[in-house]
Amino acid sequence: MAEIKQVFVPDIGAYKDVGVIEVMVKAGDTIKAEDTLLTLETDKAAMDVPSPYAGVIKELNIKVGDKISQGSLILSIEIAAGKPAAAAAVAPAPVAPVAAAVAAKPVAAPVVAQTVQPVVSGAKAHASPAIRRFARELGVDVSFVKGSGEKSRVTKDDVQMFVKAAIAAPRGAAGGMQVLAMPVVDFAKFGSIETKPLSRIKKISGANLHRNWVTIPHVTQFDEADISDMEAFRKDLGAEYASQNIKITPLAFLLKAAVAALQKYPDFNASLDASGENLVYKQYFHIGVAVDTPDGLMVPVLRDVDKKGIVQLAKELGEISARAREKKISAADMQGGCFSISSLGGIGGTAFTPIINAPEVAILGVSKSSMKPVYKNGEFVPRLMLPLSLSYDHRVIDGASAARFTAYLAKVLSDIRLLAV
Ligand code: CAO
Repeated sequence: MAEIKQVFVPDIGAYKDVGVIEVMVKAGDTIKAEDTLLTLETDKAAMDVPSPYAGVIKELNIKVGDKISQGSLILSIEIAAGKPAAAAAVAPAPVAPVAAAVAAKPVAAPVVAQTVQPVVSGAKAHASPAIRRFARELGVDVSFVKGSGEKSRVTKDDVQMFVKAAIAAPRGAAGGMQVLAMPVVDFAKFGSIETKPLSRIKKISGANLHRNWVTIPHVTQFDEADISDMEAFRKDLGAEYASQNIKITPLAFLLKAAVAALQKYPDFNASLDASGENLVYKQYFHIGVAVDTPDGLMVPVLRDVDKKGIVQLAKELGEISARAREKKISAADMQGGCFSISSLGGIGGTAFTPIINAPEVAILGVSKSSMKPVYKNGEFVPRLMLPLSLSYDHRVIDGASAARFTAYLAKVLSDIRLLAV
């Protein structure tokens, strides 16, 4: 038959009226012999009081803040039948001296923990052996956990919250690197200010850009294409179609050249699957085009670029960018892309490092073409050079492949007869 036992405060030396700073159990808990029941704190040290019995706690007679001495009743426990007491073997276990722990000051706020609480870094945490053991079992360094208990003592809840926060933290934020929290600056202190909300598009694209930037290992490969001949042809074509209101810009040629390079190097027309262990090769060629709108960046997708001619693509480009600027683009218009092109050529610049539009694995940045002296056949000749900046996902694409892809793209743009081959 079950037997009820009472558990009293054991011999704690000469101490009397010692404060209870933590209670680890509650009525109804099933505990093992030597599980920590509570932590006491004297002016010199903290100590854990373990249970002499295994069983189910029936009644708890103390709470945090109580002052207790040897012989004070802690709890009543229904001990498991056939499991005799081991009371004589159990004594309080000393914890780190209080003074050292109280002196600990939070010094930094790494990303992993900041969602829950600031972090004590490089400082000695104030935690009982039981909590230290509990943290150790979960693989948590208790010195990184901010204590919410009395005198910043780390409690079981603090450790659990820390683990929950680490699990919930976005992939890429966790790990050995500790990132400082952004400082909160009162800009008004330095001059007059005005605060305006970000547009809905900026909020959505910003979150995606942030995720892609922190989770994809980006490398950008730069190259130049001699587009002197292409430009002559483009001008002729442009003059021909101007009456039909079709504006033929270098971007239409870039779309076709990109498809030629994607066909030659299929890894660039692929995506990692959800497991991250397989590459999904697409047999279609849909290309996203970054469009600058007054409310922010949108990337509508042109479908089946391989099956369309330059004029058709130029027409669609004009239509889709007009629709984007009039906010008439739907979510579906921006899905299904295999590769993206971001052209700042109409604005200026010599190169930039575009952010990959996941789950795509590469994006081509295009800057403004300019006349440059190019050394050819023993002399410098003026050529129209187009700067290309290809950012790629280095998990999927090697540097050599990226250099080959970009060189091939430049070759096709230099001799657009290759598009017909
Ligand atoms: N070098 C030199 N001139 C260029 C050029 C280049 N690489 N690309 C375009 N141009 C010229 C065009 O020929 C056109 O000249 P004309 O007015 O004399 O005919 C002028 O620049 C303007 O072109 P455009 O911008 O109207 O047309 P586009 O096809 O080049 O681009 C679009 C269309 C929608 C992509 C563009 O308007 C746009 O929004 N670009 C910004 C994209 C962006 O913000 N990217 C950054 C995203 S962050 O990665």
